[in-house]
Amino acid sequence: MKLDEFLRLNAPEDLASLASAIAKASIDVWDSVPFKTGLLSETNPSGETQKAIDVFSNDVFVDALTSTGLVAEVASEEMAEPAASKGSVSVAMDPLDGSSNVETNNPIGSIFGFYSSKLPAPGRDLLGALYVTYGTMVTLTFSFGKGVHRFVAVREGGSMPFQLMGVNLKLPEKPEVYGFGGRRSEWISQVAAFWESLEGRGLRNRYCGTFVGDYNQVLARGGIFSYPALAKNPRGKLRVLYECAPMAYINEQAGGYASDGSGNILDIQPGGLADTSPLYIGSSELVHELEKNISTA
Ligand code: AFP
Repeated sequence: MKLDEFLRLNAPEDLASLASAIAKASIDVWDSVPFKTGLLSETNPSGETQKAIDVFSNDVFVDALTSTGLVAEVASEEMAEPAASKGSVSVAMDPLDGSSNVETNNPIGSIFGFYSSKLPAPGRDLLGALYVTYGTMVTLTFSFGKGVHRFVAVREGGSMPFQLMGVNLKLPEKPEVYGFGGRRSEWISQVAAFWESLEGRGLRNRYCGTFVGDYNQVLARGGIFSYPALAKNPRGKLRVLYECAPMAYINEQAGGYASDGSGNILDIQPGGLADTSPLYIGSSELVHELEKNISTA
């Protein structure tokens, strides 16, 4: 089944149009990766150097979303202020997750959260979420509150439409993989101790350095991904609005749980657009156990 047909039957009309616009734009982004790898001298609002592909993908997705006439605003990890428009859905996005992986040809991705209220808003206000993987395949994984579904881009003549790959994806019961970001020496001690215990339970360490890629294998194999609290930076690295909450929403729809170490990621009310949070996400039992270790220490 093609993406637009599936969305027509399974998603609210406005969200279906937004997902369809993102699908088309994602192919433009993917096609452009080899041509956009030079560094620009600009920095993004968090002070990181932006690469041409970051700026390009940001602009492609902002145009695609605002031209639907359905979004009130688009906030992006790459923009200091949201782009205003005239619809009702607020979109928060990380247009290019894992850009430091471009040169090495590891997976990269894009993350989108569709919020019912003005940003910054808590994950509880999400109407749906979607992520794109540009890896061995270009896939769209999304939920609009009724399960997690996946489509894959396949070449058909001059275009690359998305075909159904899987419906109602669920985390497998037996967890197999784990991936933790940052340096071990900088993690809080409860995270380091938990990480140490995982191999003994039969899990394998699999880490590529792109949240979307690392989470995607947790969804397929079961397990846990984390960018944890650091001893010197208790709020971690990943952005609540652009990264943590949309992925937590999808993960919850797949039967998992996502925590900031004290409670559900979806309950965080970010004070600012770029607020960060520690993130522990994946199989429910593992994440609850780590949350308990952290919050009772
Ligand atoms: P880049 O977009 O700068 O490559 O960062 C990717 C990211 O935000 C997220 O996708 C990863 O999970 C995390 O950083 C990896 O960080 P470490 O390199 O510190 O493990």
